[in-house]
Amino acid sequence: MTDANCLFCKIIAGKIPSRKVHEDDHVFAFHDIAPWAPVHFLIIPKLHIPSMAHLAPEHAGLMGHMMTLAPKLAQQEGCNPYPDGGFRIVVNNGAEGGQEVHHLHMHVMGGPRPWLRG
Ligand code: DGP
Repeated sequence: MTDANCLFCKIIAGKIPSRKVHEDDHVFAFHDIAPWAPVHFLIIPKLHIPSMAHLAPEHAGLMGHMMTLAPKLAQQEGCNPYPDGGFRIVVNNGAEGGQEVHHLHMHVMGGPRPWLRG
């Protein structure tokens, strides 16, 4: 299911251009337009799920797929290997969680410091 008004659904559909990192039947990954780190991309489900607050038990496999994909794509995109390198995952949820785009997305960030805060 997609939402015609959703920015990330439009990116998945190719209606808005993006720098693609990965695509398969269930997820799409692309570089963030305003990176906070030397490597910063987003992994999103193709299914329009607004946030983690909307997850149901049937989404567990999809979320597991995104989590297991993250370290592979982090290394593919130039993050140095764990443990001296590594990466950070952030998922913002809702206004007070800092979410601006209401299509669930996992930020994957890495690369040489000093970008890391908090
Ligand atoms: P969040 O605050 O967690 O909802 O993060 C949304 C991210 O989406 C933010 O880091 C910038 C990114 N973003 C917003 N619009 C676009 C876009 O049109 N293209 C790409 N590649 N990223 C976008």
